[in-house]
Amino acid sequence: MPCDYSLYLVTDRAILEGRDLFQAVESALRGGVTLVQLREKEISSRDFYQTALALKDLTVKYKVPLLINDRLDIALAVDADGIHIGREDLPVQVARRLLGPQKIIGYSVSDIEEAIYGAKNGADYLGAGPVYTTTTKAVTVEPLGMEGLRSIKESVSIPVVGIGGINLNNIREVKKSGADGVSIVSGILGSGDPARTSRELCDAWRKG
Ligand code: 3NM
Repeated sequence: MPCDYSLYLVTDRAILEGRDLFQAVESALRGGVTLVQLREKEISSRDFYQTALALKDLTVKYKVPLLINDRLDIALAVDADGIHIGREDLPVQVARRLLGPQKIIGYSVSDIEEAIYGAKNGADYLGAGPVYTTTTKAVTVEPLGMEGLRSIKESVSIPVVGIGGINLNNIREVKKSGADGVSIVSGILGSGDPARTSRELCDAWRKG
């Protein structure tokens, strides 16, 4: 499925500090994010399902695909556009078999070996990270930097999206490394005005 990965919003309630998730995502959609991933680590399956269902209404309204983090069952239940998984989730080829050829499957990687594995087994794109240091997720590997990101990009022929610590100050550098887009949590949701920040990020990406 063709997809615009250029400005990819990943949700995280902790960053919102009590602000409304739907309002924040809608604001980012107004600002021009091209893809949304619902990432929930600490809610019940029922709440995850209800949230995904409501978020899908919103992303449909803005004609932007919705991906679900980790939970293939939730993705199927709400007929999301796909999932984003990592090495501790279902194997990529199993997810592909269950979701079928039309859905988007993203796979998290932090080195070339994982990138080749993901591409070989049917991922549509790779989320490569962390590009810079981040406090949003507990990561145990060193940041990739531009060299690491570029080497991952050059090792595969599917799109590669950088994630981790990306914001207005470094988005151009990420583009220069050859990435097909940026995945951002705090750089958008931590902003008081996600619409404006997303617009600025979109502009910065487009102008390179
Ligand atoms: N995955 P922020 S880093 C969800 O390295 C996630 O795979 C990462 O958040 C990875 O944009 C990360 O606030 C968090 O730095 C990114």
